Amino acid sequence: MGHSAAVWDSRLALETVKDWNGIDQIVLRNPLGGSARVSLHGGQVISWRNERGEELLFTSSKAIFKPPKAMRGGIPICFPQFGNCDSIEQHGFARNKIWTVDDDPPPLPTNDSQGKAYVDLLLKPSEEDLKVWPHSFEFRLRVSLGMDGNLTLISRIRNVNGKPFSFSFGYHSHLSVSDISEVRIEGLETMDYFDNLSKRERFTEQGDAITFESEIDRVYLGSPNCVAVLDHERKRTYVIKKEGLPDVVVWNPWDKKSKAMSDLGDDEYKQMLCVDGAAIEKPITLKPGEEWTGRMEIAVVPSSFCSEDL
Ligand code: TA6
Repeated sequence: MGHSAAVWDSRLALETVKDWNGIDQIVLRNPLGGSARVSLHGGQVISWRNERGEELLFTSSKAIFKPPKAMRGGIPICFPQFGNCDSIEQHGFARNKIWTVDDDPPPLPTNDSQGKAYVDLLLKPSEEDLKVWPHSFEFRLRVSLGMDGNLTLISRIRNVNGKPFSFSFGYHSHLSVSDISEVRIEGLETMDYFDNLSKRERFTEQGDAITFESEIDRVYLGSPNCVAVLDHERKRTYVIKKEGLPDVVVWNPWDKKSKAMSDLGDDEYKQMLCVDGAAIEKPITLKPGEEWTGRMEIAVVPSSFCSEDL
C-alpha cells in the first residue's frame, strides 16, 4: 500500500526515549521505515537511517556520550562560534547544552514540514552562558524527516531585544562513507577556500571534484546551495541543499590526527567525512528583534560515479 503524506499522521511519528545518561532523545519515523534520532544533549542529530535501517551518519565507536562533550559524529550544532576563539570553547557551547522541546514554536514562514515527522527544540542562554557570551538569544531548531527519507534541519536564531550581536554557525555533519579514498565532492569546483592546515590562507579550488588522499580541513566560501558527496563503493550520493549558509566546511582528519583524537578510532577516518553547511567567513549580525534562518536538507540518492546523473 502506498503511503501518501495525507494518510501518514506525522504527529504520531515521534517517540521519546532516554539515553544512558537519562537524557531524552526524540525518534522521528516515516512509514517507509526511515528514522532520525535527535538528542536533547546539544540538539544533536545522532542517527539518520534509510528505509533499510542503514545508518547514513557516522558515529565514532569511541564517542564520549557524556555532557558537556559533544558526541563524535552525527550533526553537532556549532553556535555561536564555528572554530576557535578565546572566550568560548571550540565550535561554541550550543552542542554541549541541554535543549528543551518547544511545544509551541512560532510558525515557520513556509509549509516546510508538511507531511514530515518533525520536532522543535529550543535553546536559551543560561546565566553561565551569558557570562561567557552576554547576548540574549533564542535558538529554535526544527529537525524533520520526510516521507522521502530526507533529513532537514532549520535553525532560527533571534536577538531577543538585547544589543546587536554577531555569530558564526555550522551544521557539523559527519557523513558515513564506505571508504574516504573512494569519495568525491562535486559542487565546490572553482570556489575559494580557507585552508585550516595552512593558517587559513586563501586558495582557489582547481580540481573538477574534491577527492581525498590526506587530511583536509577547509572552509569553502560563498559556495553554491547544492553540494554532492559521491560514495563510489556504495553507489550512493548525499545531496546537500542549504539556504542562509554561504560556506561549506570539508574535514577529514586522516590517520595522524585520528590517532591523536581520543574519541575517534585510529582507522575510523576512512568511514567519515564532514561536509558542513556553515556561515563562517561573514559572521551573521542581528539587531534587536531580528532573526536569522539557516536551512540544510540532506537527501541520499542512488548514483553512478559520474556527475551528469546528479
Ligand atoms: O574544520 C572543522 C574543524 O574545525 C576541524 O579543524 C576539527 O577541529 C573538526 O572541526 C573537529 O572539531 P571538534 O570540536 O568536533 O572535535
